Amino acid sequence: MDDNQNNNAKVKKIKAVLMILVAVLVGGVLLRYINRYLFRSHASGDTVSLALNPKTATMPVDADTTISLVLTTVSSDGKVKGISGFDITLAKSDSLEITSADLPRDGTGNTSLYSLVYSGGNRYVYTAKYPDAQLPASVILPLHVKGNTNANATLSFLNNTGQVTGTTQGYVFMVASADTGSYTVGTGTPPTPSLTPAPTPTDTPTPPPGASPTPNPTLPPGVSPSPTPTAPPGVSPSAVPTPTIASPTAGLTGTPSVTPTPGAAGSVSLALKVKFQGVTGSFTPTVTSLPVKVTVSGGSLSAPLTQTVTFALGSNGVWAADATFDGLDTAGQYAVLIKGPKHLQKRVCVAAPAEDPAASYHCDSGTIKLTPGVNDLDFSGVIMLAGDIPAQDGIVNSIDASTVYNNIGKTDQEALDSSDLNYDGVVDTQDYSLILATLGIRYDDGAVTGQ
Ligand SMILES: [Ca+2]
Ligand SMILES: [Ca+2]
Repeated sequence: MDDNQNNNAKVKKIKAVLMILVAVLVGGVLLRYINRYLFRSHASGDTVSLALNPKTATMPVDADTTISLVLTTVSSDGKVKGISGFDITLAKSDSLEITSADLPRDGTGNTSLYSLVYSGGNRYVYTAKYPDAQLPASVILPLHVKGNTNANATLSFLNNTGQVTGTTQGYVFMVASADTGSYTVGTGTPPTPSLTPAPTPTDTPTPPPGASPTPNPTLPPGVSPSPTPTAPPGVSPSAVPTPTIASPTAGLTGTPSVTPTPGAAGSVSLALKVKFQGVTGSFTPTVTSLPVKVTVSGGSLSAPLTQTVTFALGSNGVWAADATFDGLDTAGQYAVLIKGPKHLQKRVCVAAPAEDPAASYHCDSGTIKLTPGVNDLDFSGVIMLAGDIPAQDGIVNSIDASTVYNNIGKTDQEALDSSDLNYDGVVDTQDYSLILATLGIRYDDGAVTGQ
């Protein structure tokens, strides 16, 4: 009897230990998955180096000195990996003051590529203004600094990190290297940084601490001196366009909910299920219905059919709705496009899509067969990315990002309507993280071009 009890106790103990082990393992894998794919997405091995030019220099007290941040992507497959946005925060000595930043530019000096989303507290957030093909693999952000006292000073990337987004779906480059600049404030002439980034960042020897100031700063090897960069005429780095907060679109916009008529001739009902980014089922969203644009394209349609349908919240963050479309040729094959009220449009080509990693699903030709009556379309295996906030224009850009950023900390209805991307009742850094993750994708999937 005692032996049995002992054995039972041992078995229970072993079971408990096993359950804890499994829980730890599952939790670890989940965290790793989220970190790797949701915010870092495709693990293709492309990286970015965060460099300072010059990395060492001597500057007179109170002299305007330009030190450039040089962000250079390092491709794993030889293809150019353009930069669609970046979010950099600097750490610096008290003896060094950053007075302003010029517009970011590419290696040819083109300053029209990026617009400022936010600057303040030594943080700089810019997003691209142009289509991906034109985006450079290296971006230079000239900073004006001055040393305010005779002292050695350092400048570095906060915690050796920065967020640099790429042009492919949701890609955030892993930081491969981050410079720490070492500067001597005292006598000397300010350095004149080059506007051309070094293609391969190399370590510049750092003088030993306490080295005597050299009268002329040395530039990194291979970099020829060039005139000090000046901001384009009339352009002030602080001339940030004030984002306008779009007026909220309360509830459903005019379209009445559709009553499905299963089996009606020429009428098909779509029983749709979708998931929205950030709405995980782990908390109760502040809304339980959302107006969503549903588009059917393909078959023998000469133009896609679109209607706004009210989706209702179910369990585990899955939203469901029925949409009825008339006049569809049921012999055809279709794609269904979904656009949420704060989301990029997603085109889906099969009835029950899945994706791994998250946000990677993409398709070109619809193969969904629709029959008269109810058609189950479970799209909850792919995520609807948030980011195109009202008033929607089909692109996630600096306007969307700056609006969300400026609403951080707010809980008033106007702020929530535009910027609470995960519908948890507050605009916070989670919402901002969601929009940064979507910056790399930027455009509606399957704009209205038929298929
Ligand atoms: Ca937008
Ligand atoms: Ca939120």
